[in-house]
Amino acid sequence: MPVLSKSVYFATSNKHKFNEARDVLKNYGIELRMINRKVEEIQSENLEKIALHALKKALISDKLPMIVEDAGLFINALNGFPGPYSSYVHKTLGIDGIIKLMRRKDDRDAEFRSVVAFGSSSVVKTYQGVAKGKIARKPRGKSGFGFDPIFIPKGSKKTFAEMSLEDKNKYSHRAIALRKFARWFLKNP
Ligand code: ITT
Repeated sequence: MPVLSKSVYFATSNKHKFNEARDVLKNYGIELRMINRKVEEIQSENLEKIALHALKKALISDKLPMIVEDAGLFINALNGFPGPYSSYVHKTLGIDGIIKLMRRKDDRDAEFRSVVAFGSSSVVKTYQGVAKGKIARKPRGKSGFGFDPIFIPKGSKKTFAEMSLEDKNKYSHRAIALRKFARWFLKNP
């Protein structure tokens, strides 16, 4: 178990996202503390803009340094839908709705994208991560959250929802963005 020498707050309302992020950062000796807050999101085509806006809102607090993260599922055959609208689409159409939209599609390519935005009293930075993969024909697995049961990352036969948290972190968009952040954070006091 590495000694956790630095810490950072994560403003999110999503406990799954927090648990995944904590697992990645602990391997760098970085302790993650959750601020359970739904940060106001703007509607935009651009995940980085959404993340930076959320960071600006979240920084009106004395909990520094802080990260926020915005993610989405981009499906090739649906021209990138649901993308930045993933949260809303998950609540409304749900996984079954996506499966229906994809029923006659042979192109199953999709990717998850993540943008982590970091802010301290002096610096704002963003880090991006992409996980390429395919949309499953049927939902599989019970772990994780959101669209995990229908996303099969490249290099695996399992959906994210059939993996342990540690295995998901070997492939995930969020873990890729967070590792980039962690490498920078450790070098910059
Ligand atoms: P915040 O409070 O951090 O904003 P959120 O759940 O609203 O939490 P996002 O806006 O970043 O988070 O995520 C948009 C949606 O995209 C999310 O609700 C899921 O449906 C989906 N999603 C994002 N990352 C995912 C992942 O790793 N696995 C499965 N679905 C994911």
